[in-house]
Amino acid sequence: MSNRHDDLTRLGWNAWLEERAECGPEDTLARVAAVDRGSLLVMDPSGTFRAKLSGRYRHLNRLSQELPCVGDWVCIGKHPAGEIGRAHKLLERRTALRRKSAGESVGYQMIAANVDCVLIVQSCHQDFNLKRLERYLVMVRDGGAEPCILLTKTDLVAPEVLAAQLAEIRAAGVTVPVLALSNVTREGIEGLKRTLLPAKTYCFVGSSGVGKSTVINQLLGHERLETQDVSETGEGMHTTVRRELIVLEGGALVIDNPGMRELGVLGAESGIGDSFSDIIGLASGCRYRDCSHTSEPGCAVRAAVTAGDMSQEHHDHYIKLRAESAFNQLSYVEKRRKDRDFGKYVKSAKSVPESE
Ligand SMILES: Nc1nc2c(ncn2[C@@H]2O[C@H](COP(=O)(O)OP(=O)(O)O)[C@@H](O)[C@H]2O)c(=O)[nH]1
Ligand SMILES: [Mg+2]
Ligand SMILES: [Zn+2]
Repeated sequence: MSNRHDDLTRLGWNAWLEERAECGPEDTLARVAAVDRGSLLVMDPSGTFRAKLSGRYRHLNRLSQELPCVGDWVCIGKHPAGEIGRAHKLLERRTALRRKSAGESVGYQMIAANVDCVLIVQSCHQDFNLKRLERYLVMVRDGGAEPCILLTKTDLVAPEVLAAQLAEIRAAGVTVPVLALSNVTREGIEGLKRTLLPAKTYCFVGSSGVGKSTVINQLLGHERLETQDVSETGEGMHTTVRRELIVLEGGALVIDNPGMRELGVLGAESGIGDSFSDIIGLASGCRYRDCSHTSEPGCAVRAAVTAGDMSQEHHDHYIKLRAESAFNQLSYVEKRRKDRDFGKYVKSAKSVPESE
């Protein structure tokens, strides 16, 4: 690598990027640390500063995946002191963590770029779900990064529960590294620290409330990221955190992420669990395994509403969202059939009074 780029290696610059880098001699190479609407927070060896996308770049690149996201490398034109930098080029991404855009479009949405390893975080208390884990694994591999599984909140479960989850992961043929830790007892934190290598980029993904921000704060040694308040169940409520690339003392680069809903795949046991972990938790006490929490006898969720332990509003919201996501998951053909059947129903209902 040329001297110009030596200092950049601390920020994740590498030979792969070097080979493809095409910035002007006057340009500054910088890494995107955060994106706030049109404004970028970028880092280069001199520090962190603000930049804007050039109008020309915006004009020529209209797809969401063409816009810089956290982890991207950009070329920034020289700017007079005190003025905001202009990012006018996005460098090719070595890896991409992304999800498909909603709807029929062929596009996708970027979550993070140039990530070496994605830590898929699940809490071994109430959040553990092998199917969801597998979906994340597919997403990570699809983008070319290495996956690693991180189970949190080990303080809230018996050792046998954790052992069973590990066994379930291995029984499914998943061979990626699995780490387990507690942010409360700090057991496992040192082990995680040791796996995070300097100048490598790690992205934390997983449902909201599993402890991603808390882990990163632990690694930093101070409360930099906003975490959720603890509720009586120990699961915490919803907080959104913007994605941000942070340099740890040991030199590793980490990216926090808001909840799973951001990742799409809004399905029965995926996105909905984000804000409704209380309901998911109570559901194990329902009489029927597939209880819909609407009319079944022995429903622990409705019992909680009746007892005043859960608001009716929260329950209604869950039922409504679940119905929507069930509908969204139907294939196009199924949807059309449903619409047609509904149309027939409306017709026949109308035709009744006419024939009388
Ligand atoms: N008991 C326990 N609670 C934890 C642990 N890690 C995080 N929490 C709590 O879980 C809640 C959500 O944590 P947060 O880091 O905001 O989750 P995030 O949404 O994944 O970033 C907070 O109330 C944390 O204090 C843990 O290891 N054990
Ligand atoms: Mg968080
Ligand atoms: Zn129920």
